[in-house]
Amino acid sequence: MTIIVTGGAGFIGSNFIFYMLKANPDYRIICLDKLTYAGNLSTLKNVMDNPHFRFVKADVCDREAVYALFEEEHPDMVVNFAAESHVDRSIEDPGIFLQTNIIGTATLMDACRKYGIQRFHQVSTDEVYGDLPLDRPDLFFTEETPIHTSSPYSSSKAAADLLVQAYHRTYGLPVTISRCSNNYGPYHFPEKLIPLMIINALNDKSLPVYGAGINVRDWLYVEDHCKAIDLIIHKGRVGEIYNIGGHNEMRNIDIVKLIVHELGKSEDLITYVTDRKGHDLRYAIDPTKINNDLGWLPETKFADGIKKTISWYLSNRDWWEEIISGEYKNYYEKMYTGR
Ligand code: NAD
Ligand code: TDX
Repeated sequence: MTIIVTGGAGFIGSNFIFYMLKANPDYRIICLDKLTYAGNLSTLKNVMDNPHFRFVKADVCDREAVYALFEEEHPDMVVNFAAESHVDRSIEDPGIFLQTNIIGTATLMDACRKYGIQRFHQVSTDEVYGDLPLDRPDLFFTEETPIHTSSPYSSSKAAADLLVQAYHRTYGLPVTISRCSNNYGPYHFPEKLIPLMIINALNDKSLPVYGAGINVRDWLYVEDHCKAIDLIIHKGRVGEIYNIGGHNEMRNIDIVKLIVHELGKSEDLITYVTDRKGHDLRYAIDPTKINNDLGWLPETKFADGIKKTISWYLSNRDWWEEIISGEYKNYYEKMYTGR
C-alpha cells in the first residue's frame, strides 16, 4: 500500500505520518508538502531515514509536479491535509486560502481520476458547519447539519468538500471526508491558541484572549484524530462524511487559565484583546456515526493530553524557538501589537 500524505510537514499531517509508519509498518508513505511558513522539515527528521518514507517538496496546485509524482509512485490512496489552516490569516488575506484549499484539492483529485486511486480522503473541519449558540448546549454538529461558513478559511474548506462530493457523484471517484473538531498536541504551529499560550507563558509574555474568552471549542488530542482517519480510509464507506470529536468542549479562557496554572505562572499575564472578526461562538461535534459505524472512540482525556502537550513544548524548545525567531515575529507584531 502506497499513500500520498499531503501537508505532512504540518501539525496533523506529521502526526499522521508518525502514526501510520508505526501502525502499518509495511506501507510506503510519501509526504508531499510545499513547506509554507507552517511546514517544517525538522518536524519530519525522525522519519527521513525510514526506507518506507519519502519526502517530496511540491505545491498541491502544481499540476505537473502532482501528475509526475503519481506517474512515479502509483499511489493507492491520497490523504489530503495540505491547506492554509489559520482563520486569522484568512481574514487578513483570503486569496491563498482559495488557491491551496480549493484549487489544490481539485488538482489532486484530477490526478486521482487520471491515474486511478483506491481512496481519496479529504481532511476537512467542523468549521464548515459554522457555529452553534452558547446558550444551547443541547445542539451539536451532525453530518446532516447544513454547511454555513463564517470565515474565508472555513468557506474555502467547505468549497473543497463540495468539490470532493461532486467528483464522487460525477466521476465516481472513491472519496471520503472527515470533519474534525479542534486538535491539540505536539508540533502544533505557535500561531494557534494552545501553543501560543504555552509559549507566551513560558516567555512571560502577555496572553492575548480574544473578546471575553467565552467562545467554546471542542478539543481532541491529535493522535485520536489520526486513528480515526486510519479507520476511515480502511473501513469507511466510500462517498461518506464522518464527524470526529470527543465531546470535550471548553471555553478559551478556561484553557488559558489551565495552561497558566500548569506552568506555575500568574493570571496577570492574561490580556483581553479585540475580538476576531466574525468569531464563531461554539463548535461541538456529535461523533455518533463514527462511533457506531467504525467503533472509533477518543482515547486521550483532555486532562492527560494537555499535560503531555505542555511537557512536549517544554522538552522541544529548539523546535518552536526556531519558528518564533523567524518570520513569525513579523506575523505576531502585525496581529497583536496594539490590538
Ligand atoms: P498546518 O497549517 O499545521 O499544516 C499545513 C501543511 O500544509 C504545512 O506543512 C504546509 O506546508 C502544507 N501546505 C500548505 N499549502 C500547501 C500547498 N499549496 N501545497 C502543499 N503543501 C501545502 O495545518 P494543520 O493544523 O495540520 O491542519 C491540517 C489539515 O487538517 C487542514 O486541512 C485543516 O483544515 C484540517 N483541520 C485542522 C484542525 C486543527 O485543529 N488544526 C481541525 C480540523 C481540521
Ligand atoms: O491568540 C489567540 N487568542 C484567542 O483567544 C488565538 C490564536 C486564538 N484565540 C481564540 C480564537 C478561537 O476561539 O481561541 C480559539 C481557537 O483559535 P485557533 O487556535 O485559531 O483555532 P480555530 O479558529 O478554532 O480553528 C482551528 O480549529 C479548526 C484550526 O486552526 C483550524 O485549522 C481547524 O479547522
